[in-house]
Amino acid sequence: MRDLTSRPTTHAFNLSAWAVVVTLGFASGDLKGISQSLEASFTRQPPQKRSSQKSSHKSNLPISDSEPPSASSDLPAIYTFKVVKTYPHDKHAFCQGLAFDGKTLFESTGKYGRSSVRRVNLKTGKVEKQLRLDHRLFGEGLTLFKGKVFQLTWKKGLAYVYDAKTLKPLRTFRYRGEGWGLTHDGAHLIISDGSDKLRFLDSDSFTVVRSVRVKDRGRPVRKLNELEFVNGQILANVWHSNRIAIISPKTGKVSGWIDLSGLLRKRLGKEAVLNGIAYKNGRLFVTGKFWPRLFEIELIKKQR
Ligand SMILES: [Ca+2]
Repeated sequence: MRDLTSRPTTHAFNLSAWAVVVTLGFASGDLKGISQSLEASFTRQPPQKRSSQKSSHKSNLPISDSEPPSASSDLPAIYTFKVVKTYPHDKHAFCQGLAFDGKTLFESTGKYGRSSVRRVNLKTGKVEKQLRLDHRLFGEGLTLFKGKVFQLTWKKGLAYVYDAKTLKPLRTFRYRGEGWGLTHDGAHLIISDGSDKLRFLDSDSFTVVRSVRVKDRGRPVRKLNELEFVNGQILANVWHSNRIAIISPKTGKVSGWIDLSGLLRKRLGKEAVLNGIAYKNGRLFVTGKFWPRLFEIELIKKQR
């Protein structure tokens, strides 16, 4: 089989292989301030309360970037959840990456022949615009950064950069190893590859600037998948589990676990697992592969 990705003389985007499937009017999304604001909260607040938080720069976050002070904090915090609202999600979408710009969702879907990058209406779940990937590519992690959408693929070491408003492909870049999850910390792209390692990449040159190994009480946490940078911490789905790890980007230490068991009550196939975290302006969304629902949730810290 010909491998388009190994032929540098091929047109960079293989545009002939892309099909614009649906194009509807695009209300210009608010892509300013994509880096997550520390004062935002997971806990959904009435508008006046949220604005007062912004002005005072105070927060009642269950998750923050401050390191726990005491030795007993080696025990990770446990969070359960409360569903704030349920939205429709394309049950044919093998969700591999999810991001939210404050109005609209962006999603990467996987599977060979079914992979895409798409802009999705939050309320209706309707795909507003999408590009299909070449059938030899398997879509993976996705993030919004500097007005662009970045999308990984699984095994080809090839990533795409699109204009966030138009989904027009802008460029490609390469990285070593497999691509699983993708997010950014406001400075660097962060990639997971299914192991316990997270790599930090320069968002222009795509060179690896550093990496961390993720550990919970000294033990490696592997199978890190979809990512989201939230209030100075990295959230990571653990593949084939209902858990999301809360990870210090500095040390790789797991400071907490979010247990989403029971979120999707409907039983689906073996691979229809939790995968997809998006956060912006205090709103946290999660979904999964082939899940018919997307959930906006709040976190509840469990008392020990
Ligand atoms: Ca994400």
